[in-house]
Amino acid sequence: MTCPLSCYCGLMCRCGCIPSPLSLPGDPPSIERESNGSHVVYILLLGAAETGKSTIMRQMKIIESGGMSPASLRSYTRHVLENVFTCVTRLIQAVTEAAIPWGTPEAVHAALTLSQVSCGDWGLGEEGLMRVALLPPDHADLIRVLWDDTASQECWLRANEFNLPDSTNYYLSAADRLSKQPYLPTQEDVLQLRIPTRSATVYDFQDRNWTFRMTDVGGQRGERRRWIRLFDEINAIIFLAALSEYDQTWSQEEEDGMNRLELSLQLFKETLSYPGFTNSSIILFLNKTDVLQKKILTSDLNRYFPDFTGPRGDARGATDYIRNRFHAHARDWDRVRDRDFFSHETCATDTKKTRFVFAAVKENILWNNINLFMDPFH
Ligand SMILES: Nc1nc2c(ncn2[C@@H]2O[C@H](COP(=O)(O)OP(=O)(O)OP(=O)(O)O)[C@@H](O)[C@H]2O)c(=O)[nH]1
Ligand SMILES: [Mg+2]
Repeated sequence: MTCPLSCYCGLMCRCGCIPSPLSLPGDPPSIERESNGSHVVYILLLGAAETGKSTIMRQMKIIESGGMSPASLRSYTRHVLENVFTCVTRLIQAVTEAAIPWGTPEAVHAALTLSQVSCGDWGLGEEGLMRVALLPPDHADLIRVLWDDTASQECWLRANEFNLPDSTNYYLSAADRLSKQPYLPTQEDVLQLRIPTRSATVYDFQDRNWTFRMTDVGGQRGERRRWIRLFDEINAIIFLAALSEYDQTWSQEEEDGMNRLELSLQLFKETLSYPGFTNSSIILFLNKTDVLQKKILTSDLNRYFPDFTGPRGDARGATDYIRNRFHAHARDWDRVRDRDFFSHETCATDTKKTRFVFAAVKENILWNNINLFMDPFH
């Protein structure tokens, strides 16, 4: 059913819900003050699933707090091991599905043994609740044999066909370290985590006289219907798209089998069309530059986007093409024509680069909203 009010939710989730009456679409965002007198700047992270929104949120916490505490790192142990378990399971499934023969008898043995391991054996899932979560060293040895095998490497080169997690290489290469006790996750281990967001989370940080209030939401189809409730009073949208998703497809159940980059382009267009964002800054993060850089050497963009006529294997040419596709939507849209629209190429797992980009983004947002923030009568 389409929305009876033709509001944004009709475009986004076709659920027929009614936008919050707190402000009407088109009203300029107002400015709130915290009890300490600082202005609140509302930032919303949007984008399809797995584009890196929560990773950016984690980076902001690391950057703003000067790093994660040991207690906070420790709280991620279970998640890291769950991610390792998922990577191993999905890899074995993919090799089996693709009928790629294992290169050595040792790899056959490793695959067979690991496929019989349950998450409870690592102290994970409900069956492992009463145990300490850890990766047994003999399983780490098997993971090393498995990952070094030619079948795994062939599968990894075709990761887009099997939707293997981006962090597969990272976690499986690190199995030995992760199995050494006592294991304390590093910040990098935490930044590589894939934990789908199921509800909105908010993080506040201070800069001079401003409180930046950043909200992270889930990008999966079921989560997007909640976006509309968060759209009031937003000063800036940071929209994330993954540069590396051009050769990946969502499953039929998840997103009707759509190409992932096409879905991101469609969501971006719909985001720009929401009347309530007329006065918000829109900032595009073209994320996963590192993944693109490796992938483009073996996966031709032209195969998925035939109008790309640039050279093969060229990360710069591919990035420019993808950026132009997003910019075309921004240009088309009258309302953003007189707004400053920025895009940045990002690698959300890289703290140094994210710190640098975010310093620029904060200034962009403040300049873009200067009339609101500097109103002498407010
Ligand atoms: N290599 C690499 N991995 C990234 C980058 N950005 C995010 N990732 C990884 O991509 C995966 C998905 O990132 P998330 O931050 O969970 O994605 P999300 O947009 O929050 O996904 P939802 O919560 O489902 O909407 C995680 O494993 C991240 O570590 C990047 O720039 N480079
Ligand atoms: Mg998330």
